[in-house]
Amino acid sequence: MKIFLNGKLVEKEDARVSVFDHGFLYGDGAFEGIRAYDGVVFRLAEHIDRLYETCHTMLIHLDMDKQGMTEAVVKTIRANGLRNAYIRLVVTRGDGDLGLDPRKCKGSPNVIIIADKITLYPDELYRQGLEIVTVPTVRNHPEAINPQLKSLNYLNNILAKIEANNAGVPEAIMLDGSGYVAECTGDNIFMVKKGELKTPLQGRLRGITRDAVMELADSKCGLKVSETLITRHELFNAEEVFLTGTAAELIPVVKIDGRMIGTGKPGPVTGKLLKLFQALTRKDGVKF
Ligand code: PXG
Repeated sequence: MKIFLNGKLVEKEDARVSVFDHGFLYGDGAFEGIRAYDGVVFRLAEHIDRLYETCHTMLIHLDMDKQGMTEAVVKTIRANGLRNAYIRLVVTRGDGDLGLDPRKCKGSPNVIIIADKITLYPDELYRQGLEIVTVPTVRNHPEAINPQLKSLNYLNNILAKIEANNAGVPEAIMLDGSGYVAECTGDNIFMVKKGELKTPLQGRLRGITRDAVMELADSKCGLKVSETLITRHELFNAEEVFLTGTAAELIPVVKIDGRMIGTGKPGPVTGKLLKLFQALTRKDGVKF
C-alpha cells in the first residue's frame, strides 16, 4: 500500500510521523473521510472545501492549494490501483514540542492521504434497519468546539460511541446542549413524516451525504425538506428515520430507545433515496 506523506508516495511501513506531531499529542489537526465509486471521487471538491474551512478556522496554513490537494488525492488512489476506495485525508498542525502552543509547530503541517478498501455495515443491517439509542454524552457546544470543524479531536464522538457499544447498538444519537437531536457519532440523522423530510438545524456537522440527500429529496422525490429543531419525541413518532454518512450512505433506523419507528421495517422513502444517492455517487465528483 502506498501512502501520500508530505508530497511523496511512500510504503505503508515508511509512512510515519514524529511523536512530537501535534495531531498525535493534542488532536490538533483536521481530516476528511472521502469515497470513490467506480472511478469517481464523490463530491471531492466539497470535501476539500470543508477541509480548508476547518484549517482556516484552526489557523493551520497549508502550503498546498486546493488544486494540488485534489491532484494528491487522485494520485494516491491511482497509485494503489483502486477504482472503489475509502480515502482518509489528514492534516496535522505539524511537529512541535511538548507545549500545546501551536506556535511551537514551526514547520509545515503534516499532510497524509490513505486510500484503502472500505469496510461497511453488513448488508443485512440495510435490509433490517438499525436499532440505536440516545446517549448521555452531549454533542460539543458550538462555541466550545464547533461541530462544523472536522478536527482530529473526536473524543466527544468516541465517548458517545463507547456508550453505544455498552448498550450493544452500532450507533448513538447525541443531543445538543438544549436537548434537541444533533447527530450520531459519525453520521447525520433524518426523519420522514407526512411528506416532509427533516434533519437537525444545529449542533451537527454539515455532512456531504446529508447535503446530497436533501437535494435529491427536494428535486427527485417532491418532499418538503427542512432543517429544524427535532426532539426525541418527534423521532419516536416519525414514519421513517435514517442515518447518512460517507461510510454508511443511507441506513435505515427501526428502533430508538426501545420505541419502534414506523412499521419497524425500513421505509419506502429511505429505500428510494438510497437508490438515488447510489446513482449520484457514480456521476457527481472528480473522475480518475
Ligand atoms: N457527523 C459526524 C460527526 C461525522 O464525523 C458525518 C456526520 C457525516 O458526514 P459526511 O460528510 O461523511 O456525509 C460525519 C462523517 C470514520 C468516518 O472513519 C467518519 C466520518 C466519515 C467517514 C468515516 O469514522 N464522519
